[in-house]
Amino acid sequence: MSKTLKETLSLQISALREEAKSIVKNHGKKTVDQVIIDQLYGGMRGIKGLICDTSSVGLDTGLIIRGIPILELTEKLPEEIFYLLLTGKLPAAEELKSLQSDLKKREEVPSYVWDVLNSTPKDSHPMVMFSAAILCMEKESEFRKLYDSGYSKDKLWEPMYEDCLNIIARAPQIAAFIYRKKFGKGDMIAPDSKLDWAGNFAKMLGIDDKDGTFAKLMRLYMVLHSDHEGGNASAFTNLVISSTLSDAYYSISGALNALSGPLHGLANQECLKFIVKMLNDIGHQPTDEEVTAYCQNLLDNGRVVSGYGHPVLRITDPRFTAFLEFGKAHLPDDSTFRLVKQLFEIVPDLLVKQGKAKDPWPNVDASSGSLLYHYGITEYEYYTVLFGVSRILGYSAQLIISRMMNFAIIRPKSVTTDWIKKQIAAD
Ligand code: HAX
Repeated sequence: MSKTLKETLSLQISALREEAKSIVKNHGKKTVDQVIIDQLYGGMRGIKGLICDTSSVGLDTGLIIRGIPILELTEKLPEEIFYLLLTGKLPAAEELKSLQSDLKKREEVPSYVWDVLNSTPKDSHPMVMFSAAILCMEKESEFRKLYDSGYSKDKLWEPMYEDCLNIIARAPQIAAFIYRKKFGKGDMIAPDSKLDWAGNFAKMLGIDDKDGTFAKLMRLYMVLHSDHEGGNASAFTNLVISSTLSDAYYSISGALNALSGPLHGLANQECLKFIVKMLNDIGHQPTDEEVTAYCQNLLDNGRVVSGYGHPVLRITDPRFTAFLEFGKAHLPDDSTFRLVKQLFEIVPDLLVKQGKAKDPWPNVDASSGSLLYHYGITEYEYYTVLFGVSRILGYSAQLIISRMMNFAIIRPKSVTTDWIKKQIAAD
């Protein structure tokens, strides 16, 4: 009989811990980076300061999950990606089935979550609702219960696993509830036990999907947004919170709050808003000249072009490419999608000419919203919730691994401006 995911992980633990111990013992004093003042004032960009084995993002490769480029994973299910993030290998058919049935068993959402969501003010942002729903389930935490009972630190990864799997299993239902409540779409749609995780989510959102392409998009969306190494703002927040031995409910809710900024996860909302506004302002499907003039005007007025640039990429984001290919295959004539393609032809040159952005290429947010819009999710305030549901896979994998590895509390050193001035004077 095949092993469960948890059994597979428990077999990996001692080798992983031994490897880390030996690296630190034998090479602990080796220098791997130097820090310059620019990086202190520039958001610690590029400083190598964390271990994260789930995925890596190369400047000229984009997202690579456990050695596999994301464009080679676009046909996989999100559950397979979660397994890959955690263990370093894709699951065999039986292993996938076992994970899917485990998630099914955990999907019942405590009823008080609906009360919390029903009592949020009508004008609350969907991300506030999502983060609050995750946080209010903290009282369910197995990690907290076992920590309080004096459970051995070496075994805390087990309740972390339980909490994370529970959150993953429940997130789609909570997110679908938020969509239907916030935007007046009618009653909650019950989960379907026969469907996969993302297919079920697509169904619970209530989008008309006779040919199943929306479910296909949701599977792709959940795969593409699942992880982006450990240093991005929300993943880092997640790791910082959990390094204090806070449980997954606190950590993931906090991570979602970091995801809610317009320079991070909220960019998908901003990007679609920008595209729809451009179509409305121009009043018709714009010509290349009109798109050029519109974007140039933004740049001349000190605004950013949403969906372009990235802190750690210097190429077209492969996740953008995957969505572009989906759009070409399924909605080539859609007007917002046509504008996405047009912007891709025009904006990089404008950014290069302006000479400020280090990365003039599109990121994932430049294309994702137009696809959702086409299938009827026109409420772009909701887009970051979809990103969040997917990224919970990565946050969870990183939390479980951090506890498996017993990583230390994160506590970098800050310095004062006076200290910096003294360093400069000493040269
Ligand atoms: N349009 C106009 N100017 C841009 C730009 C863009 N798309 N991208 C960068 N720049 C500008 C910056 O504003 C900055 O200007 P100042 O020196 O005047 O401050 C300059 O170019 C250098 O910035 P950078 O070093 O290239 O970029 P950062 O690493 O600081 O920031 C951002 C990366 C993604 C925040 C940035 O490119 C941006 O604001 N892009 C538009 C918003 C966006 O698409 N965000 C989504 C990012 C993907 C993500 O994380 N999703 O979760």
